[in-house]
Amino acid sequence: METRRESRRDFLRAMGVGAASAALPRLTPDAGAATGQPNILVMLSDDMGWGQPGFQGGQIIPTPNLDRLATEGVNLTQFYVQPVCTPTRACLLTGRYAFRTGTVIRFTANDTAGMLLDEQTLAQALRDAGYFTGIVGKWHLGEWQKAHLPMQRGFDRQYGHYSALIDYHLHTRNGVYDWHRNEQPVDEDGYSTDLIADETIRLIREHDGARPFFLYVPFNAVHGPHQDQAPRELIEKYTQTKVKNPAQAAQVECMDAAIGRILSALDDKGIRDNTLVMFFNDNGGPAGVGPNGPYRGGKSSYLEGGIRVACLMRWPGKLRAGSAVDEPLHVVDMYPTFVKLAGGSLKQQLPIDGLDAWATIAEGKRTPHEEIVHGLKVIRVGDWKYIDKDAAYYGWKSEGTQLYNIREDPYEQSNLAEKLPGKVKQLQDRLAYWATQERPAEEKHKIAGYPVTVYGEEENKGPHPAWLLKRVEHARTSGRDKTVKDRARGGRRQR
Ligand SMILES: [Ca+2]
Repeated sequence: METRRESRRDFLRAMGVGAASAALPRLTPDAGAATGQPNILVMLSDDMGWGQPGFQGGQIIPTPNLDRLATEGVNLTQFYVQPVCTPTRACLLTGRYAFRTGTVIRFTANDTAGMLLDEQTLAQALRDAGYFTGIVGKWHLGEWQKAHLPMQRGFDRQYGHYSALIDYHLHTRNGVYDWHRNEQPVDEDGYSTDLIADETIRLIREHDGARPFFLYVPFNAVHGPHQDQAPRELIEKYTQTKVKNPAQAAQVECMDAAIGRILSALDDKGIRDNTLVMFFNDNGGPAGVGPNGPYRGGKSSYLEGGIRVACLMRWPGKLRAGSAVDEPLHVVDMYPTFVKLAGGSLKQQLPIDGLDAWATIAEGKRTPHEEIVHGLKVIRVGDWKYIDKDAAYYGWKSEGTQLYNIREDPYEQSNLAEKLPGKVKQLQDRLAYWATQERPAEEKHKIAGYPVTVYGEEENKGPHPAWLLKRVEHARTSGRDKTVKDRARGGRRQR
């Protein structure tokens, strides 16, 4: 199989169509199947609680589609991400830790900065390997300058929003329009979760099979705003239950239904067996929203509840149905794992932190990691996790020096820092090394004239069509945009 992948790559190189994949020749109708390159579909939820979906033990919200994915695939029970949205997405797309890519401090609603421009993305690497690449959903790696937007970062197609925290119905944030197709504002009504599913299904249906695809589908669900941000009857249903946030629960149910429709589209197209499907959540549920129990902590915390998330992977015939892998893996691992499966090249200018995790995922082998750097104040080496007394992030603060054996004590109940000073020193020394690897983020500047009409500097130049001006006016004056309170706080309530 390696040889066939190699020969395809060589063929593409010989054709001179590495990056310029638009010029790819039409091969067989199912070129991916012929070369062994799987289609790759990555779906991401935003701020879901660890224990909310049924496959994680959730009892209240029906999630039959995610549960089915779990019975057909692998549940990665020690899958680590970052405590908030932006750095998790950067880790996925670069294979590099966030402190290297300028993404530890998330981009706000009113921000000209983005992920460092010399980073290569997974989309670029897969496109170089011959893939069609598309993003459908939330970007959050720079919402203003053209160079930061998805189609300059390896995606052939774009649909969805650049920033975060949009109103699900109006597709605005702070009254700024944020709904685009191929980096042009697009006039569409509908519930964002459904629209994201519709576009993904469209891309699957229309895919000509000449190349395998990489579709990255980061839902804005189940992030806030929550109030009124789901069908009314569903919200009412959950007010009859003991969930803390009925609208958020309704959003989880809607997202599950959307995922079900996307999975059916793969079946209808007859490409289920040649498509690797991944679903994961980007950070732990925020306080008062999604339960992360039995783990401690939630969104913005480096305790397990903030960084260990629900994660499933399915590839029929290649991954064992209904299995679980309880080995520590990190979202940065997806870059080398996927690029290798695609027969692509991992040669690049900047070092990749992720490791090829396929043997762990597919065969249950031990993790390839000796250490996982959760952040520059938090590290795991083997089973030992150290949290520095100065660790702090978006309102969360470490309660002194903490040391846990995560294998034996995953709920972080027994702090062994005082008992094991030698272990503490060993992990501190590793962090001292990693601190030398940090790269400064881009300088943050506010967007001139904010709130603007539409995100994207080029798009905002106008002239704007009447529909766009009408939508913005409606969002700002009708009281229906549930994010406009965000504006009163200067756009700082960014999650
Ligand atoms: Ca998030």
